[in-house]
Amino acid sequence: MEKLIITAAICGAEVMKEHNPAVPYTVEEIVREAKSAYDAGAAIVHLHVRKDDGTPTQDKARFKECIDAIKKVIPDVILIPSTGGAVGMTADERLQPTELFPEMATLDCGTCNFGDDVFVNTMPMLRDFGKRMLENNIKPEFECFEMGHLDTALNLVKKGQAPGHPMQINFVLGVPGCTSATIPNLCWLVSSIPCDATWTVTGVGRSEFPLAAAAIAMGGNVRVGFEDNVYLEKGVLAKSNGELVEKVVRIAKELGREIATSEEARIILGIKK
Ligand code: KMH
Ligand code: ZN
Repeated sequence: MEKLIITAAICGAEVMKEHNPAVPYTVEEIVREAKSAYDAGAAIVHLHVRKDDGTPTQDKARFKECIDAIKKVIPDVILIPSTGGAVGMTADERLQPTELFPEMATLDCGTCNFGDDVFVNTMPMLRDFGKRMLENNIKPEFECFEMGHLDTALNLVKKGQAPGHPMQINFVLGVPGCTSATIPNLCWLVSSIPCDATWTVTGVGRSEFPLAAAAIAMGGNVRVGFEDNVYLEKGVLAKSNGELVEKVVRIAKELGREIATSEEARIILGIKK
């Protein structure tokens, strides 16, 4: 099996300090959380940014400030800025971080429920996002929240409307209103991906670690972090994203899976030969 790539989704757009006081808002806090995750074994940081008061933003200047500050401290980390942003943002607003030419960015693969809201990703939007990533040489991480999102991602690549092989697909399971976080659902999704594709699972809420364990055993990769879950275990808030990553590293060790560095992850993901 390949080494395990751990992604840390350190803040997301929805979770707030009221949920866990360690959720980062300021540039300094975002750097602190990125470093804690990297030091614990994360090869990738999935990045959202906030204003100092915690409001989610896709502002290009704020992304640049955060990316530069993170890279100063952990220069080789792979950063995957979000183009999902927060529910209700426009496509142009969401696309701003792609103007910074990151090596990867998320590409959300369809409209879906998001709790009581609707996360809008129409087909024309997907084609625009795919085109931007083709133009700016950005490897997409295809975010699939629903079964049909995978077919959409496969079709985009087949039609040359988004950068393709090898595809990196992130199955985000357990968002309220979307596909539930079960191992049979994960197995079905994984059985439908191209043979040269890599995949990651993101289990939302209490399913974060059970799905992580399944993915480790299946040869997939794992995302954890405050964006998806703020608890280390039932009733115990994680003190940092690093604590969540450390728990994945412990499970992987027990199952005999080694952890990939960022440079090793670049090779596994096909970013670098
Ligand atoms: N905040 C969610 C509505 C992404 O980063 O691309 C969308 C999201 C996906 O987090
Ligand atoms: Zn995200």
